[in-house]
Amino acid sequence: MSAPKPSEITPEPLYRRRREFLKQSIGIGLFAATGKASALVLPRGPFPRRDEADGEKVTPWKYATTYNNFYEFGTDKEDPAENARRLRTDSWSVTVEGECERPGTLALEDLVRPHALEERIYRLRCVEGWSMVIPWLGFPLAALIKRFRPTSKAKYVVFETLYDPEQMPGQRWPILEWPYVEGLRMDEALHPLTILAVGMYGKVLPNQNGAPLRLVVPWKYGFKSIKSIVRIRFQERQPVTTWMRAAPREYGFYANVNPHVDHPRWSQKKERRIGEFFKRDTLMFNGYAEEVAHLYRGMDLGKYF
Ligand SMILES: Nc1nc2c(c(=O)[nH]1)N[C@H]1C(S)=C(S)[C@@H](COP(=O)(O)O)O[C@H]1N2
Ligand SMILES: [Mo]
Repeated sequence: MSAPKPSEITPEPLYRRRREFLKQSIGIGLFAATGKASALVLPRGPFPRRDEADGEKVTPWKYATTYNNFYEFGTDKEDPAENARRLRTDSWSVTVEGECERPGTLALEDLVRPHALEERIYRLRCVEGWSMVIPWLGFPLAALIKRFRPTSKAKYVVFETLYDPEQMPGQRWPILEWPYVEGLRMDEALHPLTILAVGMYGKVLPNQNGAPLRLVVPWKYGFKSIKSIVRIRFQERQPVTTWMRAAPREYGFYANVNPHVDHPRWSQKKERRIGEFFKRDTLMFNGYAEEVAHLYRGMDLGKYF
């Protein structure tokens, strides 16, 4: 529904020789790889490509970058924009491990470089009852997963955020169990709507939005879209995620957006789009039912919430 048609995806080379990159440095460099042979640059702008998708306006950048949930940097909505400044996202690496044939620790550049970046305008619906429309720059998680050759035992994919209380002051307090952990069933992880994002609004991801690498799963509540990922693990057993551990009656593993299953403490029937005054109806699977409902056929979504 929101996924761009292949014809809309930039065919442009994403990697240029460093010299070329420097010549064209008006473009935004994601990796100005010092001393390296190549640098990743984002697809050519202008961005966002469109300012609406499914007839819905993209949320202004200002809201998307100043009204955030990122508990590692504080629990107030304004905290991440202020405190995430101190996060150092250069020389970032990601460990891929568990049930796969090619585990390893890769520099972020090496993890991302093989993938063509696309713009995807997705609704993001927080379990708290607000939502935004964000133009992400990323690539399908499925493409990354395939590179590591998961074994037949790989039933789930688990993600972890950086743990570094020096840089992430929220981790000095036991608000949640750190590091933040999320997970997907393998078929959810391989679904074409599921992406890893490295940018938004045509720019490198702001720290408060999960730089340098975050998950985006648009049909699930926002908390599944884990930020600042340092570890990806394939495993046979369903993981216990951070929010399940914090409040198992309130947050389930699946966390599919579902207006028919209320949170124990509030209704999920409506949401407020940030920047708008009136509430709107929340849609089943956040409006992506056509694409994803088949993943849950036969499951009791009241039980598997
Ligand atoms: N590591 C980590 N990832 C996280 C969170 C968090 O606190 N820590 N908050 C989640 C929640 S509740 C939401 S709604 C989205 C918000 O993403 P945004 O700030 O980019 O809109 O990030 C999710 N990812
Ligand atoms: Mo959220």
